[in-house]
Amino acid sequence: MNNSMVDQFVQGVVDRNPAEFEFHQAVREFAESVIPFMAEHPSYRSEHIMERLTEPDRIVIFRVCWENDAGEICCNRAWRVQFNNAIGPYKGGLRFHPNVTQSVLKFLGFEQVFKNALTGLPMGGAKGGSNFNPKGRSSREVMRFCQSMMIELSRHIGEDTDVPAGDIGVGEREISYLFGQYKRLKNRFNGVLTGKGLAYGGSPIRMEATGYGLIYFVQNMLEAFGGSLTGKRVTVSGSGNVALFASEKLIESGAILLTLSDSGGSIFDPAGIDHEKLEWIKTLKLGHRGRIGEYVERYPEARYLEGAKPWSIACDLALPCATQNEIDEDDARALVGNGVHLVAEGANMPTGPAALAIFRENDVLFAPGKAANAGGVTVSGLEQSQNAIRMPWSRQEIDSRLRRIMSDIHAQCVEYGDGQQGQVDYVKGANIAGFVRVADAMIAYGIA
Ligand code: NDP
Ligand code: 2IT
Repeated sequence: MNNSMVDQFVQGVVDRNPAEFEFHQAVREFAESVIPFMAEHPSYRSEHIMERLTEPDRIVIFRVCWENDAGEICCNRAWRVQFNNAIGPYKGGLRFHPNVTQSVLKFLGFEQVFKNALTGLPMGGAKGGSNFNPKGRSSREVMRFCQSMMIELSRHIGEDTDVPAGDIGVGEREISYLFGQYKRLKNRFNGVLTGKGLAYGGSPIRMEATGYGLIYFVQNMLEAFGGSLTGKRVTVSGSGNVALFASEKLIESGAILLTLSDSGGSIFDPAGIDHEKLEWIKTLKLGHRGRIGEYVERYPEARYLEGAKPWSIACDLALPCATQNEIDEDDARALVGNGVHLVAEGANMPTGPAALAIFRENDVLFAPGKAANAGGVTVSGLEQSQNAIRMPWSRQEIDSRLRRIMSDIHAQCVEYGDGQQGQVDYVKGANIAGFVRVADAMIAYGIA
């Protein structure tokens, strides 16, 4: 009964949004948790709330033209998907990557709505970005692209309207160019973007927040089952913002970090990547924008698995921190075959549906991104608070708020995520807890 209701609902979404495969995938995963819950709470059904929640408030699509270092004219497409502002101003990152499409940004905006709700902070959900590829571009080219993009984006954002931040390909450098241009265009210095530099309105720990928050969440999961990170072998994918700071916290917590990766391949260090090696990688990736494969030239005892993901390496815990659908069915089988017992998503939707089913069948503890990677947007919300009161908080203050909010998200997952044999179904828990908060607000506003 529930299955056919989910199929029917998702078919409607597919028909209305043809060829938006990532968006269909995110909606299906959400509907599989929420539609059975609605069957037990019929008031939501008569409100047609799922139809309303899966339709973005609006999408702005625009052209971004800019001049490269050779004096040639380049043209990209950019979007801002303002998905839902029932519980606060739109909030969510900007992604610069050649594979950005409307479907990708709609799935990310949809996920962001419920992730932001889980934080308990007043933030709606949005996502934006461009098919601009920053790789191989000079800083001046990136600056010109950001300045051109902001000319249009500035009409649609504001500290009480919509507050973008970073995501893949957008870090402090890009946010600074974007904020500098916004300030010039509007003559306003406010919290319109988060992820700013510390000297101009940024928050302590924003850069570290997603990675740290992920490890705090994993610690909560392990503690709930009487375990800890000490001595656990961990594979991490990616080597960007999320992966690097998750790695830092993992090492600090006594775990053994075995892998990192980028789109070229993975490194596997059987001796474990320690603090000193990680500092070298940070300089390589954040300072020189180098490739992860260079690690084996510096540390020849490690191996470089060219073109491969890290999921064939035996581990206790796997933390995908690169991009969507980076764990497929074969990867999940390899992980399970090697005895993985916990997977937590630092990236957004890195686990494909067939892989998720395999983790479920094998009782792998599994945390979805909308719960496990909510630390980034949490500290973004705290950056907005500091900007609004024009008062910076200390590193210690932010870190303790982040820890508290991650453990509160964990508690919500446990509350709504009753699984089979007393286990916690974190996917179900996160989806329903996020849904209840947003749906109740929408219903309170009447028909809209
Ligand atoms: P970065 O741009 O800092 O790093 C991305 C990393 O993932 C790089 O190592 C990159 O390798 C790799 N990667 C990106 N795309 C692909 C791909 N198609 N195939 C293989 N590897 C890829 O991004 P973030 O660390 O900020 O983001 C990583 C993930 O975390 C994303 O899913 C993002 O949505 C999510 N996230 C980010 C948050 C944040 O605050 N930044 C908050 C919550 C979630 P390469 O350099 O070779 O491209
Ligand atoms: O996916 C995400 O949560 C982010 N990229 C961070 C969003 C934000 O507004 O900080």
